[in-house]
Amino acid sequence: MAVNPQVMSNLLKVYFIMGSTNCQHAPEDVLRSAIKGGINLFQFREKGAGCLHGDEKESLAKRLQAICNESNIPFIVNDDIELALKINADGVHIGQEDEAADVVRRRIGSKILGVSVHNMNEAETAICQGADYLGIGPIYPTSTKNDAKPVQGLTFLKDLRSAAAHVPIVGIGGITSVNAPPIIEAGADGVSVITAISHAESPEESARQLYHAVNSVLKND
Ligand code: 3NM
Repeated sequence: MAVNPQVMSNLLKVYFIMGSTNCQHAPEDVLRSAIKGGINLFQFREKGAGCLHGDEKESLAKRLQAICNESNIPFIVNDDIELALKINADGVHIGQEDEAADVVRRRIGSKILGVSVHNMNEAETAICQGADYLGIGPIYPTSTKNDAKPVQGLTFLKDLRSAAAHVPIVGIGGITSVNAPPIIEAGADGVSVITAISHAESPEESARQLYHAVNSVLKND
C-alpha cells in the first residue's frame, strides 16, 4: 500500500475510465468536460477494436495526462506498466490476468496500485501484495468489456466490506447516476464508469450527477 486509505477512498468517489474507442468526440474534450463535472480520478484504458498502439497510444496518454495534471486529477494507466513508468503516471490498474500485484508493486514503487478482484481469495492476495484499492465488478450488465465476468450484483461487495472495514473499494460495470446509490450503500467508496460519462451528451452533467448520487449516500452515513 502506497497511499493513505482515507485519501484513496476519497479519490474513488467518481472514477472515470476512458480510451479513444469509448469516445464519440475528441477524448481530450470528453475528459475536460468530465473534470468540470467533478470526477476525482481518471484511468486511461486504451482497449478494444480500433484502439491505438505504440507512439499514438503514448501520445494520447500524454495529452490526457496533461489535462489531468492541470486539475490535479491523478492519472492511472490500465495494464500497461511500461507506459505508466515511461510517462510517470500516478498509478496503474491491473486485472487477474496481468502480472502479480507484488511484482507490479516492486516495479512502480509508491505509485497508486489498483487491482480487479472477484472473490475473497483474490481480494486478500491483492491487499497482502500491496494494492491501494480493489475494483469489484461487473456490478450490473455492461457491454463495454468483452471479457467481463458474469454480473455479480452487490453480494460480494457487501461481504468484502464486512470482512475489510477500511479497504478502499470501487464498483464497476453498467453504473449510472440512477443505479449508483445502492453500490455505495453496500459499502463501496465510489463508482467507476466508462459509458455513463463517455457517451453522455454532456459528460460534465453526467459526472456531476454521479458525484451527487455518490455523495448523497456518503453524507447519510
Ligand atoms: N471492468 P461501463 S466492467 C472496464 O467487471 C471494466 O472488472 C469491468 O464500463 C469489470 O461503465 C468494465 O461502460 C466496463 O459499463 C465498464
